[in-house]
Amino acid sequence: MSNIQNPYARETISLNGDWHYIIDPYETGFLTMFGAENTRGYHLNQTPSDHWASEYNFPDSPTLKVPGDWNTQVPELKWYEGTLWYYRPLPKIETTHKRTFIRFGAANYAAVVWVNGEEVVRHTGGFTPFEGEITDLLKPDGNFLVVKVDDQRLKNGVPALNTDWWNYGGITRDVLLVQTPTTFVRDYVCQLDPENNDLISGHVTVDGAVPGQTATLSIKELAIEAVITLGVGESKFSMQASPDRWTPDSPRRYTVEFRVEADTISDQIGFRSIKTDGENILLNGESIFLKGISSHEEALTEARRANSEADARAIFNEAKALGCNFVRLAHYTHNDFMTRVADELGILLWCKVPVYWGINWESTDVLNNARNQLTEMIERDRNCASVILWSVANETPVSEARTAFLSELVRTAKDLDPSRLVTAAMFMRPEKIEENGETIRTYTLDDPLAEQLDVMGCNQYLGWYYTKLEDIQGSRWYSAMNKPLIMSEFGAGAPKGRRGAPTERWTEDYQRSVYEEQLAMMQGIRFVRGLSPWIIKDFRTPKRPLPGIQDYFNRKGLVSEKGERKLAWETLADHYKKDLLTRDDPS
Ligand code: GCB
Repeated sequence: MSNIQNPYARETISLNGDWHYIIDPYETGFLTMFGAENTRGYHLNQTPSDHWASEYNFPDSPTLKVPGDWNTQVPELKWYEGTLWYYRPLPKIETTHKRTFIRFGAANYAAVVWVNGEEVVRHTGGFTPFEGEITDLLKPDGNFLVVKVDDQRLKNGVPALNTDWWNYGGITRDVLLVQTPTTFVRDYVCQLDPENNDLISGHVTVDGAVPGQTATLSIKELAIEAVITLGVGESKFSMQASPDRWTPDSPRRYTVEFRVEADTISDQIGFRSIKTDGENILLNGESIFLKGISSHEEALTEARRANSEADARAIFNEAKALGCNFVRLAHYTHNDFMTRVADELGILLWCKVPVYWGINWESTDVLNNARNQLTEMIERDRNCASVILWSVANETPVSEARTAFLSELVRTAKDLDPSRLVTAAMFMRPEKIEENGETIRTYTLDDPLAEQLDVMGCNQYLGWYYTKLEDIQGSRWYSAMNKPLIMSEFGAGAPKGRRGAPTERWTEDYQRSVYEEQLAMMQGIRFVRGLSPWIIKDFRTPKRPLPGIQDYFNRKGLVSEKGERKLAWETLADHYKKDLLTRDDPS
């Protein structure tokens, strides 16, 4: 069963605020001394005065802010990876004629939730929402919530052990109590029909409906008022309509309302089409160049997880200032505000799951986990006009097992959402050839995964990891796929304020040189239809220890971790002032 669609538009009680916590690296509160799950664990919220053998006490323990990563709130948690318990009393909740659900925007990585000592939900995956119904567990007063979050990295996790980002732990997104009538609209999809753009179509799922009952869909500004007869599960609808198209320049949205019995849910939905035609990406039938930037889910001016609407606006406003119409949300699903604010501001998005580098491609459990994270992401955001690309992977090594695994994810994405494009960031195959006594560097896009994608992504660090600055020009790029390519990463590292010659590594000047050479080279690649350089801001990562330069930050940001712009920022902004659909002498 899918999560409740558009929960913020419902009657909600925010549980954000100060929650008590206990650090528990040995899982003393969860396991017995012999390793079984303990029925008398911390979820019961006892104190030494309730039970003679209790050695913990939530109400006397310190507090953390929810939402928030734990690493940046308390010095002793900066490097912590493991189990941490959260506790808070629940406010008084009016329950007459209402159902109550608890909804977590995300908790990294594995979470178990109890209300009044009863388990409500277990969830795996650090970046997608989950919820559970607590209607029958609530008492008139004195309710409490206990959550165990474990952010240990796992060989069989998604992502697995190795990532170039900070493993921010904890309840990193909003926690809401969502209240609904007994019968309510659980989920809906309402989009321009990908097969026939003269139709708006989709489906609705009503929780508690009797087959044959009806729901109503209305879009007043389009004079639509339709009665949908409900069946079991998803009930389809389709109707003639010609809405103004949503575009980055004019992100028009319509108020779409579903009603059933006492329940009404209202959304703001933009209508647009997205397709490919050979090497072109067509937005509403017109060829578009994606002027983009990549972003982690870190606040623009602070080194912590982003989690609010204000954080989303800050990131997108900086992207807009650069001249972007596109942002690649790396390397996992970002919070709800990102897609909602992008809808409002007219930013096109690449959204992805954390299938990154070395995943256990052989395991069915790992595939199921990845598929579940993909499903939760798509179900959350498939009404967002901003989202045009679902990405199933980043930089994964070519093998039969990996391609079979990723093909399953492509299929899942297409099944759940036939209206959007599927992509992945891949590697290219480098070669050197001799021509008239000269060495030419060639790069070929021939990863077999590309055959299943609508749009190819390629991450390449010419001028940084694998070739020198002077080797960028003259590179030749080949693809026989007849598909558009987004150069999904390129860049160079430089701490803000470190200056030097244009050829001196780790300076802002060198970073600018790499941008100049790369941007010029890419103008000569026929099938490039988008760029999302790495990355909007410097971000925390344990993989970058170089003292005085990195200090555990990846320094490829166009702005520092405090939001100060570097020289390459202007270079990209100038480039984005050009019409990039006009290619230079394309090969
Ligand atoms: C990549 C990865 C990204 C890294 C980046 C880098 O290819 O996709 O996660 O942070 O390179 O800076 O090396």
